[in-house]
Amino acid sequence: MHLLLTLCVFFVHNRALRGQTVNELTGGMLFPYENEFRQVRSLDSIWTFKLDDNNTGIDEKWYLSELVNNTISMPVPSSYNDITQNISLKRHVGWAWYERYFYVHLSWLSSTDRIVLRFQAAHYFTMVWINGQQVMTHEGGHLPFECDIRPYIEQENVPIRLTVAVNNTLTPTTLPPGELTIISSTYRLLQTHFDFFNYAGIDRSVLLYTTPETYIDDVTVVTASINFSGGVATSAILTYSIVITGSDTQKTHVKVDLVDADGRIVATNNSGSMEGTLYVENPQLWQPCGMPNTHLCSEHSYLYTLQVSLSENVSPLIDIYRLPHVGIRTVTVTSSTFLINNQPFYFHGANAHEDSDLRGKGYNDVLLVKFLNLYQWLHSNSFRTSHYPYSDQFYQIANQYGIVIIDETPAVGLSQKNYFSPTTLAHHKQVIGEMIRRDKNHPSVVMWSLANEPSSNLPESDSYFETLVAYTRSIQRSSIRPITFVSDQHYSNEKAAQYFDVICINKYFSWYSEYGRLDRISVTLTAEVQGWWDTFKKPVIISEYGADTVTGLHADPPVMFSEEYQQEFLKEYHLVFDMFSSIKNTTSGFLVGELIWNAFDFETEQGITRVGAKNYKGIFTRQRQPKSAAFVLRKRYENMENNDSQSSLCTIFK
Ligand code: BDP
Repeated sequence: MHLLLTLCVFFVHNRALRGQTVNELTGGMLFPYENEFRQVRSLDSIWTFKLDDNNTGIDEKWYLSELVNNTISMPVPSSYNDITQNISLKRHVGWAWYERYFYVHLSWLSSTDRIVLRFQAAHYFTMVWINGQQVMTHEGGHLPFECDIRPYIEQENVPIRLTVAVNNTLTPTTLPPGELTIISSTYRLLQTHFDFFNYAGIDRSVLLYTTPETYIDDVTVVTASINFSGGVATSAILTYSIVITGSDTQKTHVKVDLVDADGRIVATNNSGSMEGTLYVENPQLWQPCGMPNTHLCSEHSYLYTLQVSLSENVSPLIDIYRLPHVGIRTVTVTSSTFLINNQPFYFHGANAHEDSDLRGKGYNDVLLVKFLNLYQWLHSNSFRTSHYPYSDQFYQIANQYGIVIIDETPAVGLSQKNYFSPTTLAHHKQVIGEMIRRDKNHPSVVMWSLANEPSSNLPESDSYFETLVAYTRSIQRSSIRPITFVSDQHYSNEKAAQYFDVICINKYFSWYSEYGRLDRISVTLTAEVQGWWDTFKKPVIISEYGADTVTGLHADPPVMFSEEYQQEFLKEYHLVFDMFSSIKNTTSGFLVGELIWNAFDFETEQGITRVGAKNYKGIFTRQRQPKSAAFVLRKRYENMENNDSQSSLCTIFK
């Protein structure tokens, strides 16, 4: 009976999703920056919200008129779960409805400009109506979607009703996957295989922006090569490709300028071609922070602006797009090193979640800048967007300060055999495509991570990941970055790692095994790290390690959950890392990074291992205050920044 109900809901759900979808990978969907040809307006505010308790809204066509009865106010952006005192809203599984009215300025209407409605993200399935007409749907919680709504705006001087329905149900073919069981009309149980709360709603900004009717639709820019002489970059070649869309693409001409941080044009290509190169003399490189020969994590990395100008037969101008975060840098891997600009790079930092009190996964500038300040305080140089692509602003700020990112898809919890299905594979490719489309130009993104902790010991995972890696390599074409995924398997059972460039492993010795035995870490971790290297002969990153810690709980000798345990746990791990570090042991080292789990305590589902529905592995509390272990890490990373910078010239200029 339960299974029957589950299937019904699943099919109803999918039926509702038929129609226009903006998951197609057509369109560049460039980040909407404002300029003299393009205007950007935010629709963030307090929206009207209605919980669809019985999931009847789609069938009852709630989108045809204003939402009424039991509506409440809801901030956008924010997850909706923690905003009220209503437990049904906190644990809701299914549809939730949002609505607001807006006007479009007459100057927009009287032009021929496109008027684009863009969601930076909403979790998980989204349907959007303008004045009752469906304009788009999107599957997936962490990437933008948009469409030109001009065709749906019929009259001037009339407020436009924007209705949005968001469904957080996860199924065996969504990413992340999940399984819904309907136990009763008030008990819909969503089982997932990941360790964070399934926050839902419109959790990133909603924007309206304009572009000319014929416009610059996509820009891709890549550092093709850098020439060094005596360790100094003497020249660089960038390649670019541009896509123009609209009714007039035949008559257009493209000019591309590279503008330095002082506003000077340092390279120009006026060939008019959609693909071209830029030659830069004496380039200033984009450098990761806190590494030999680079800069402190509190200082800026060098960024250029790529200015693309579109004109009608050479003049006059009809559109401009300025990509403000162009970094000249290369990324390569050898069997034992990770090189940025030909210098060995060692990832050190704390992974995080987009998670905070009240907002859940809702984007917020205050949290972003606090995140940056804490990263700089720690002297962290990197993080992984565990376990989904983050808000654009994280990448933008990382570009500015030289923080390095491993960009991860939402493929977390692929733990069951049936999840490696052709349908999931197709969706997984789709998500990788959307992530690369959005993030391909960020210099901070140095590697793609295709999944976190899938059951890569299963035979089914072998061809699944072989296909995904081949697909990723094929679509990233010129924007070449190494590819990884994160494994929690034992190296002897691992099926997928053979296809990837870098090995990322999550290890919790003396936490999820051999409880309390700090003395065992040197033995167990050493054997494990060595085993991965011996088996795969690829650079290794410890992509997670950590211990839950209750702030203010003290114990000497240390016991699990105490602040002392977290500190000693880290120190034991660090001793092993130092033995294998590719920076400290330039001849035999192969460990290219350590990323602690987690920067901040974060919300989870309720369960007997999660006190107060929290994962307490943060070195900071959820309110961003340090636990004792934060000072251990800070000292270590500060030393790395200072000592490594001095002992630095272990560069590989060959
Ligand atoms: C790892 C997962 C991470 C969890 C962590 C933990 O990748 O999402 O939160 O374990 O259990 O396996 O703390």
